[in-house]
Amino acid sequence: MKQLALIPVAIFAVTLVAACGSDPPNRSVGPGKVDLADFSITMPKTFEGPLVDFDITNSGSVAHELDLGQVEPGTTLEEASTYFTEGGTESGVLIADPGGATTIGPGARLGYARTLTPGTYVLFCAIPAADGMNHAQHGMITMFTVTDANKSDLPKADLTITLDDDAIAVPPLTAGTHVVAVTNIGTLSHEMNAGGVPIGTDLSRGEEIGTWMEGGQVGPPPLPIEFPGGLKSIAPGVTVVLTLTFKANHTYMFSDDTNGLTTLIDVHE
Ligand SMILES: [Cu+2]
Repeated sequence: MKQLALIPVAIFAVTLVAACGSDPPNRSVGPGKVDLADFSITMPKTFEGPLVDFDITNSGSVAHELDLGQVEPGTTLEEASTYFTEGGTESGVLIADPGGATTIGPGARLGYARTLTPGTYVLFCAIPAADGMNHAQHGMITMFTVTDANKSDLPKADLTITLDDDAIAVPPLTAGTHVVAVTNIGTLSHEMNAGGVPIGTDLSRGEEIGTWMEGGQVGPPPLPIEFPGGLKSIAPGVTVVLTLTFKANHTYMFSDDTNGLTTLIDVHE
């Protein structure tokens, strides 16, 4: 287990085989389509919140993520770009970091439903590009607003994953698409990165994936890896309902790298 903890799941590489595009189960509100391409984000500009329900597809050729930030009302995209991609702090536009979605492999589809405080938000991808810049600097940044018009509840989940201060508790998983409620039951903020490799893969080679990822995902990945998507750090008490697709005959790793927590689950059929 010691070796496994070294695997940088947060920056794992692209999947070799795209996840199937099966429809996520019906939701209580119409999903907001979020398309991730190389390098742009296409999505609605307004959501009737406070429940937002993203149906995220990575139609690009490399892995992407969605960093989420609540910003001061009236912030322009230019100001947000400066703040989030160039480390600018002058404008001080950030109000809160509620926690977006981690690495989503090419071809993967992720459902992401939660409540957000009504306001103005920025979504961007901070994954490194081959030229040393990140994807947001190439155009993967956009803004949307959340209103207070809809009183929908969170979608019903079939499975629950709990993030605690000393463990990530994952129930037995089967292949296919599942609606998973991920709840932080701890006293600290927690994240949940997720990556799957064919059962039997030498997990000690995970660092090669990290290096390849840091280099901008140039050429084929050193190991077959698939990224269903996961959760950036969420505060205690927060629940996000993810629609995740798992492949048969894969070992999935769920990790909270900030707190050094890892759980491995084999998905057979
Ligand atoms: Cu990206």
